[in-house]
Amino acid sequence: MSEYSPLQKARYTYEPKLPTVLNDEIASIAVSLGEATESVADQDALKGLFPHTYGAPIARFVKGENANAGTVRKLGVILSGGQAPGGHNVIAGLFDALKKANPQSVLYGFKGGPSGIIDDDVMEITDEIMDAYRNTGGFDIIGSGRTKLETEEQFEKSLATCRKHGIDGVVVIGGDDSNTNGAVLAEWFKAKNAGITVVGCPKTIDGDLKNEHIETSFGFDTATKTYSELIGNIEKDANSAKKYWHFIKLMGRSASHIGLECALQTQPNIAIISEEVKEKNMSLEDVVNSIVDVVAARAAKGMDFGVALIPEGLIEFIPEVGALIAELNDLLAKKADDFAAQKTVDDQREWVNKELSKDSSYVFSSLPRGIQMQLLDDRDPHGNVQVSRIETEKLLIEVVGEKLDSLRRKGEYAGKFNALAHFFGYEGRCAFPSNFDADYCYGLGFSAFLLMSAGLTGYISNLANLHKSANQWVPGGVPLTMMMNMEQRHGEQKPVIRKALVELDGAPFKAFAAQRDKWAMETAYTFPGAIQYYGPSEVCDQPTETLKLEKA
Ligand code: FBP
Repeated sequence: MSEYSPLQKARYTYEPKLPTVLNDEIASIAVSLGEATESVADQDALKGLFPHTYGAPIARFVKGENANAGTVRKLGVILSGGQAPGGHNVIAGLFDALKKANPQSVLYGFKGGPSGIIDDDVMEITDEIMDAYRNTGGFDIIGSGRTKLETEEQFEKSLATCRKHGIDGVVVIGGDDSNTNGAVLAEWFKAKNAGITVVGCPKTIDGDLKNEHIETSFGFDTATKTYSELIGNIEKDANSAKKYWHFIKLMGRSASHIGLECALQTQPNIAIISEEVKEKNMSLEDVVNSIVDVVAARAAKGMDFGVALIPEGLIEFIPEVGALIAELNDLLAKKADDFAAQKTVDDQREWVNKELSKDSSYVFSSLPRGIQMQLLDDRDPHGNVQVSRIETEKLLIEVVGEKLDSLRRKGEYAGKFNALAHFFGYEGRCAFPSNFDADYCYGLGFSAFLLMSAGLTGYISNLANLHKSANQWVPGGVPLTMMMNMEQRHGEQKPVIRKALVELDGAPFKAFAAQRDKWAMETAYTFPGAIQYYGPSEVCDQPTETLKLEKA
């Protein structure tokens, strides 16, 4: 039996489509630079913090002479944070451009995420290794990690690693936090005259690293298509058996882009959008009531089944729970030793309840014990609660069930509420990248090389026009400082890339809001099916609904 599946073998030989300009010889691709740029906010503070890299111009690749193309280079690459389909292709695009420019050049991988550059855990990426990972999902070629690369000591160690291997450029493949750290590292290297450039690539299935220039982060396309296939399967099942309500929590730490895109693809009966909950200042009770209304209305028409999509980050967007979580984050950071000294789980709950403000203590006490414990779980390296571990879908099922029981007692509900909980996250993060992600990522890696070969640093690789076919995409780079503002982190003002939440006046949300009442009652499920890798272009090369609507 072959070691690889037929699809895996076929995918190894898939040739990603590049924008036309990138198909030329590297020596014939020049960089065209625009005007100086400004950050999205807090210009003075950011100018002060990034004196060497602030305000750089936007870069575009055009036909022309690239005098430094053939220089022998040694580059290093980091995969940072949660897996996203297409990461291997970013590395493949970088590798191929580097070798095409000069076969003597070398690409190193820093193993296990940012800790690889700090701890000198490095491997050379050879042809053989690269070929075994082309167009595949996962980050297993070099591994990923969530170490925050931000202290002076870590920068010194990173410099020592680069010097030891002769590395003159570092590519950081990551989300908003990792690219923020990349920007700080770029500035630090430049201030030290280290001669090492740093370029980022926009990664995250969450879709929240986007703005005027970054039209989408890679991985979002594949992950939402994978989840939508599964949701479509569940919708078929729900509509066949007609006896269950399915509550499906969808990954996406903070923003609801994944939930919104999946709703547009599958037309469920309910899809909660966290940003709307916050905007309307909805309490947990309001959210529950909005679900109960749909369940009861469907029951009144004899439909005791349905599908509800719940975004992973919802809990933090419900104002009273968000305030509780913010207090807990602070408390557990500032009094970590006191918390650790509590011997039992009940001691921990009691201690926390005493330390919290009156309002937050009330909210904490009103939550089921299981949720309380999940809220006290370890924080991530950025000090945030790990929302993927909080079983919001189960919390909602429990509270909706209680509310329906009380309506039943009053004679206002006569249906049956049998609900099942699902959580889709890890099912999609390492899927084979869709053609879109395979092409997009390859182009991002390729462009990252071109930015470095032009000596640019503190940039993020980008491709524009993504709703068009790949040959019409416009490749280039955007200075990272342009996407930054100052935000409060761990009690201090810090420079960070602004996270993109779902815009309630944006076309994707408006398209959803215009149809959700109909979807609630009409069982208008759509079944997107599996991602197609081979076949007609209108089936295999479609971008997300979000991109199509935003670009319409
Ligand atoms: P990134 O922002 O690092 O891309 O992470 C995305 C994500 O998949 C979130 O949707 C999720 O909350 C988180 O990672 C889970 O991370 P982990 O598996 O490390 O707990």
